[in-house]
Amino acid sequence: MAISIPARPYDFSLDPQRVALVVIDMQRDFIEPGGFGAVLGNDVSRLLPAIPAVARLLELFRDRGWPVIHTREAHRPDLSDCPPAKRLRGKPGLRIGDDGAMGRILIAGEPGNQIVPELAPIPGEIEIDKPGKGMFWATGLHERLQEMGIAQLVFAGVTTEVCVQTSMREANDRGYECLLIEEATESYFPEFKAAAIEMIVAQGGIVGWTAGIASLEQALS
Ligand code: C5J
Repeated sequence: MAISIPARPYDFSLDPQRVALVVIDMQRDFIEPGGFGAVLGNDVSRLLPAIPAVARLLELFRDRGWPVIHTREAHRPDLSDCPPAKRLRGKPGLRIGDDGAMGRILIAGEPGNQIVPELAPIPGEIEIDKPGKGMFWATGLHERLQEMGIAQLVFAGVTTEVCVQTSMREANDRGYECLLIEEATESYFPEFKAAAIEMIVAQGGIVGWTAGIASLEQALS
């Protein structure tokens, strides 16, 4: 039976049989000093408040045995999946693939590419390495979700207006109903987080829904 979650722009009707949690890129590269986020000049401490909120979401989904997907923005060690247009963008201190404080920047398997320990995946959860900002590009994830019968995605992770919003838009176009949990996402730019949330819920939920984590917890209790 569907569970009604108070949300914007209107209540989200959650189907326990068809929902999955997607945690976007909660990896050391973005959250800890010395990673990709920091070499781009960002204050990475701004992302820290998302960690306890994502932990609460993981607990909600794990307690119910509902599917959980973790993504990492990650490139192959030979960079064959990193277009020069991405690698050469901007003037960062270090580029994707260079040696950094946590190993090679944004490369699969390197220490910096691991999900922060507080949110580490557990056996049975899906882990996706994605070369793009969106979670469907070159990952095969849509086919896996279709096989699982998933029709709704609850979103968390970083950063709100880059990989989270891109993934949410990709999911919306593929027919998933998407709910973003506001405390479980952060940006290096608070004003961009706020703007992304407004863009998602505008025009009757043109990209999806957003809700506070307490609303979800209370509705599921
Ligand atoms: C960025 C991401 N910001 N995970 N990646 O480059 O949002």
